[in-house]
Amino acid sequence: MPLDWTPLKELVASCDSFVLTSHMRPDCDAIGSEIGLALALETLGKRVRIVNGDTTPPHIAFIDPQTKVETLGQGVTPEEVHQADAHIVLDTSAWGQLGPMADVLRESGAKKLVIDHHLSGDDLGGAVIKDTTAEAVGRLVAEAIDALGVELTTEMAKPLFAAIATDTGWFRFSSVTAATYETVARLVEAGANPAETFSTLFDRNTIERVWLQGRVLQSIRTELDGRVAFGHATAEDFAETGAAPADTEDVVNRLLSISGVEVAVLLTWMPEDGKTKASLRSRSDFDVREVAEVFGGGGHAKAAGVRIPGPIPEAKAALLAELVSRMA
Ligand SMILES: [Mn+2]
Repeated sequence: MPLDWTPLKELVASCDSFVLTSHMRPDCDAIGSEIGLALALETLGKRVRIVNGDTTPPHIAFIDPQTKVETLGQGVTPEEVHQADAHIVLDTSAWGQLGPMADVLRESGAKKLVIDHHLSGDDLGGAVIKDTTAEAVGRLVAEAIDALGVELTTEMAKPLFAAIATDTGWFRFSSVTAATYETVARLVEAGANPAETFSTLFDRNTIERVWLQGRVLQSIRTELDGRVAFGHATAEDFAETGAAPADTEDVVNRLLSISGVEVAVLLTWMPEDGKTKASLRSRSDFDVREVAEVFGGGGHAKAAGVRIPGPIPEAKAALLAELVSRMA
């Protein structure tokens, strides 16, 4: 069912200045949706600022070539945010996700509108346009641009394409529908470049990172008849490749790509606190958060983490015993 964009149209009819914001640790859906909507509002003659509580991560800054996104406290004051007639929150409806922008919005008398696709959230005190079946807020913004009667430009299409492509894991999640491809076809027609976007986002590894990943992949061993995969990164792996701890990001998902593996565990030695960091992932109904919680960690059912005192072999033994008792 098409969304009712009346709350947005009414806001646009009654307000001249807008502040758009989104969640902490902003991703392409957050930033891309902000830029797409900001450009559309500017086309209608509105004054628009995008103000987040957090800075844009460097690797996605390319979707903001005009540097439209500002950070609260870095050249933007709460008073300036309060001066806007309306605040639009994108890609979250939770106070806890807004960081320092939460208090600024709470103290403001400006009209509020939330455009989101997340199931959970708070009452932020304004109108809400939410579709929890939407694969990305970027698609909702594309619809909003149509509803406002604004022509889609290349400058809007590029960040919105990045938003939809990344929130769908490059069009492979179950949230993807025919409507996703219809929207994306329009974005590409308007000038979005999928090949260039993919390359800019993902072909950016350092050689040290790829070397480290190779060593982690070599370390993989399976347990429980191939249902659990363990991999690790040791002090020697970091020393000999020159990679940094952050370079283990995403490798755990490679463990999960092995046929038959339901649970993947990546163990990383953290010399500064004498602990082993465990990243757990599940692709079945098995809840890895419950395992992490046994050792004082936390997370989600399908992705959790914990730091266990002691070296990698001890941490592996403790986690394996817990997994065996729960999965066997
Ligand atoms: Mn999103």
